[in-house]
Amino acid sequence: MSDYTTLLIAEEAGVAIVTINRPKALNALNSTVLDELSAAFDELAANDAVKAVILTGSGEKAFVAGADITEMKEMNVVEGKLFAEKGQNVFLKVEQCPKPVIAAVNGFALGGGCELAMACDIRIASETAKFGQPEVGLGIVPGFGGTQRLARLIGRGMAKLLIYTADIIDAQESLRVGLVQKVTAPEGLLDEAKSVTKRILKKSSVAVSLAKDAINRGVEMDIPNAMQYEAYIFGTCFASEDQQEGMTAFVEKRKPSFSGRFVKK
Ligand code: DAK
Repeated sequence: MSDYTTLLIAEEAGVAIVTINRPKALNALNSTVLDELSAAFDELAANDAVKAVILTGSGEKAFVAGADITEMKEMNVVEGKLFAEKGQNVFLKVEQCPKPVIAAVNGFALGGGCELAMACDIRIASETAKFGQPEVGLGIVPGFGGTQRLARLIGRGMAKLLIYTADIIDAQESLRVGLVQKVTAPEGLLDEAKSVTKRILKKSSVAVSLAKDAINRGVEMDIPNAMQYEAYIFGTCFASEDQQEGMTAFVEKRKPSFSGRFVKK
């Protein structure tokens, strides 16, 4: 992996741990962080040794405290639009990464930070994590997908409550409303994220990647079209070695050994 100035990337047993590293600014997303996240996710998607990604923030206080307000404050209309497009493209890259991406939320996940966590597949939060979309208090609306992803994740009513009031909610409330899937003690956060990825990596990476695609695309469709898409994805599994190995192992009463190869030899 390349060297980055605002990201730390470590690889452990097929899992890339990407840490956004601007702790003095509570890991706020400036243009450099967005550019580097974009480049890093291109590299991670193309790197066959990487099977899953954990995304977290540096320090104990913040995952990401939002888009960088200092940088944004001076933007004109054109710069604001370019910044929005940059952020939206990065978040789409995270969402569409063919590998599972787990957010390990270690503190504030506000504005763009909450939106970045929502672009990940699964959110695991430390007990100290706090979530919110404070944009209306800055005279803007969430612009990195917050109005869309939050409503899809937790429902329109709860999304409107959070966005209109700019309320900041703690980890337990985030768990209750379905914004996060697990809450852990702060010192156990990375281990819990690793434990989830480890369980995923035991399964067929081909099937997991196809399931991600089916869920992400299917939720945007009506049920008849979504079912058709699922059938297409289901059929695609039968091109893979993993399908052959998974079913053969079941019949032979042994544990499967998945190659992750898409096309049968
Ligand atoms: N940007 C830049 N710097 C930030 C920051 C941010 N979002 N959040 C914190 N910092 C900096 C602080 O300025 C401070 O820097 P120094 O003064 O030490 O130089 C340092 O981090 C520590 O923060 P505090 O001193 O404020 O720490 P506290 O514990 O007192 O408070 C806090 C923590 C998280 C409650 C507070 O820092 C805070 O309220 N931060 C801002 C949170 C926020 O409003 N976030 C949402 C930002 S809006 C767009 C698309 C998307 C977006 C925008 C546009 N387009 C369509 C164009 C997204 C918008 C957002 O994310």
